[in-house]
Amino acid sequence: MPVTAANANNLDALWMPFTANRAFKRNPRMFAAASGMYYTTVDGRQVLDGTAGLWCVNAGHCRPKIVEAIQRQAAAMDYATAFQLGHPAEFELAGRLTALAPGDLDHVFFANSGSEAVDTALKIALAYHRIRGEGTRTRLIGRERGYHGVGFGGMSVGGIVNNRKMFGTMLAGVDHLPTTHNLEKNAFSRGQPEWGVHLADELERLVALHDASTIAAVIVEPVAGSAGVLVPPVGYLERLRAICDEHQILLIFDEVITGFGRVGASFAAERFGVIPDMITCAKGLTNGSVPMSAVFVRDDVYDAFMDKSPKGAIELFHGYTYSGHPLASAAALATLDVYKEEGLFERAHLLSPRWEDAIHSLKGGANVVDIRNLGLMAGIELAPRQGKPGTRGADVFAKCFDDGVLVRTTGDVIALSPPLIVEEAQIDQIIETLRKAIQKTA
Ligand code: PXG
Ligand code: PLP
Repeated sequence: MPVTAANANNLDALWMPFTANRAFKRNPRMFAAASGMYYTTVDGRQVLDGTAGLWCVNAGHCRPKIVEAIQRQAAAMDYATAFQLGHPAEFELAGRLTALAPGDLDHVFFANSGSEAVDTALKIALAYHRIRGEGTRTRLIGRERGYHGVGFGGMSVGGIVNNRKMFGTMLAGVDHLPTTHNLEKNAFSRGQPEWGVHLADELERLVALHDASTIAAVIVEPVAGSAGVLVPPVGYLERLRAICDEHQILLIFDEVITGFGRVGASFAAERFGVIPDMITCAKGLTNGSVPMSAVFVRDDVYDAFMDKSPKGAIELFHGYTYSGHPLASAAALATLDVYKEEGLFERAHLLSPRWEDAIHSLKGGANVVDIRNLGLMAGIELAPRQGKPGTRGADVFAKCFDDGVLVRTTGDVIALSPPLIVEEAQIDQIIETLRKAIQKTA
């Protein structure tokens, strides 16, 4: 029997992730189906998806080509042992992905979630320096307001306090760059803000403080997603790259959100013309259909492991039971076909000026203190209610949901990331629904 609002009465058994469980269970909102740009709720209402699920369904929901690929693979081979054995689809996928990625990011390691990809990349960074004989490089540097998943590694380099404070001592030796978010200087920037390149120089300060010989890697989201769409200042990522090069620090771009067309290019690395040493990705890799993530690795990093490990030895003692899972590989291959056949990355790029104009038309709305955008992502920051942070955002979410549009809120920031197939009329529907909701929650 399908779960409906009426029969989903044992809500207590499930401990929901990143959810106010008690509030949800008093007023459950549930989806039963999805197709293209729309979800259908358990009571049969259509809801326009303004968030691509959770930043992942970039080609829209239940695309037949992807559905069929998963069905075919499930019937042909459910699982293949991941260690010391393989299956053709994961190799084909790695080849397709490395062809898509910019620069010499020519090698791919598979995991199952963004969190696992991040922890994998951090471990590769530590092992890389050690295998080169620089084992003192154990320090990892993240950034305030960064989100890198929920593993102990990702949480440690992450910079959102609520995700960290309850969990005690995390990885030792981690430090953080300052956020580039600044309402006074950058509010209502269109695309990349002009102010803030100097904030990359804070990395020089950390190098002076800790010494480069203790630093393994810097990890940043090229555009911060979870913290509410923070676009890098002009020149900032380039400066980070230059400082990392100077001190032989690896640069990791966490592209779990920005990968696969979200910023109007394959990856933000391509969009900004800055090639990191590793890219982590997930979400759009399989269009959200089957869990899968990946770490792209540059040639010289991969080669260090292959050249310096003893003959016949395992070069990296790391992996997941489900690395390169057949269903996920099949889903990812079909997803890449859809992206390519429909030119969705290019479509996102071409639509982005229209998106930018639409989103910035909300300027002047009640309590709107900032609007930020890049590609087909946007953040709208509302001033919090006195003493009740987050409640205004929550009310906007609820009003939009009741009016048939799914938006995402983190605190009082509304984040938007529609599937890249979004039509102009649907952009208008998202904006007008939001405009009303923002007015209503004034
Ligand atoms: N890095 C980045 C940059 C992410 O955005 C992760 C790592 C972790 O991925 P997994 O697959 O382990 O969740 C993410 C995930 C939000 C939100 O509200 C964003 C994410 C997850 C949940 C909520 O913006 N991003
Ligand atoms: N815990 C136990 C007891 C296991 O046997 C395994 C894998 O074999 C794991 C954790 C790790 O699981 P995964 O490889 O799916 O990350």
